[in-house]
Amino acid sequence: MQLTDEQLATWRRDGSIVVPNVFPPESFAPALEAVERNAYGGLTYTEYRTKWEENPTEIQQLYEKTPPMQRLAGPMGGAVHFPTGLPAVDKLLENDDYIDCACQLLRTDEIRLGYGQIFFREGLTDTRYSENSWEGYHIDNGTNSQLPPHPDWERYSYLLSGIILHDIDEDGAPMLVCRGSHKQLASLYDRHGGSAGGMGLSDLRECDELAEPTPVTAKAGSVAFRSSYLIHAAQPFINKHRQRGWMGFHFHRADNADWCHTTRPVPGWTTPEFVGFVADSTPRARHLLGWPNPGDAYYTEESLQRLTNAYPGIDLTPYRNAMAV
Ligand SMILES: O=C(O)CCC(=O)C(=O)O
Repeated sequence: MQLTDEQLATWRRDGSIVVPNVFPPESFAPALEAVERNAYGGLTYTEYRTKWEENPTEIQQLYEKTPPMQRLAGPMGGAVHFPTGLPAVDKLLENDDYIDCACQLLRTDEIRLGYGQIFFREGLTDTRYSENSWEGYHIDNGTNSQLPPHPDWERYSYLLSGIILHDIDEDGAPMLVCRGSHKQLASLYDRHGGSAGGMGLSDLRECDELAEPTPVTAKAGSVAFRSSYLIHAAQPFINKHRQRGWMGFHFHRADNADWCHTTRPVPGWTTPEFVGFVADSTPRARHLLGWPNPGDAYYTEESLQRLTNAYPGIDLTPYRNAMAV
């Protein structure tokens, strides 16, 4: 997929863009069902609402028993971090149009996955927002980077994306972003300070230079991309009968990999989730995880044999076909 000049100009100006029609329904619909069942203890959203709508105290108690990190994936969140072990969700990473967009926004074909996460909120239980409308504004750069923001955002920031699994309208708690703020940190960082790669604003009203926050509404199948330097915040659901779910992947330029390491507790290389995903994935998605491309000198008869042992069921044909004879 080729982004238009206008889309690229919007990206550079705003540090935020929604690209429509990246994922077809046959890919986002099963992913939505999987994240719903993961969020609601095995139920779909309709089933969850029928069961819990009339019992707000009980569902709140259940929600409070869910560990805070799991709540990122919903009130009874199970899997959170990529690879989630939910095939319909993990396979979203393999979409070529999606990877093409990320490469163009990062201005290189050599990109790497920093982190992936289900992000799911739901109106009956949600408390993931600040009390006052001027609070809670921050950048996400510190999630994966030790380094404070640099003036050259196109070179040093990374990319956060949300694969939108259902329509997100104004009343469904769309993220609020200050467009253009990714290029305005010079005047803010010294006043508000930060730690490692992150920064939070204590009071948006003290930041006159920033644009008014605007909501990131989006249609199912689109992808919301934002720079890790973009200032944003959560807002409450206007309509408590809404959910908001996306699958998020963070990408960085391969030449930033020295300092882009996520702080999140991701499934390790030997977990069934990781081994299962890699065994069943594509060379392009594996390259996002750092695997050399087919044709690389790493791939020999001996190393292919070891890969077969390490990743049972893996189809190594593309690597074998590209081997020098
Ligand atoms: O839920 C939202 O809209 C905002 C989430 C947020 O602030 C974040 O992901 O850092």
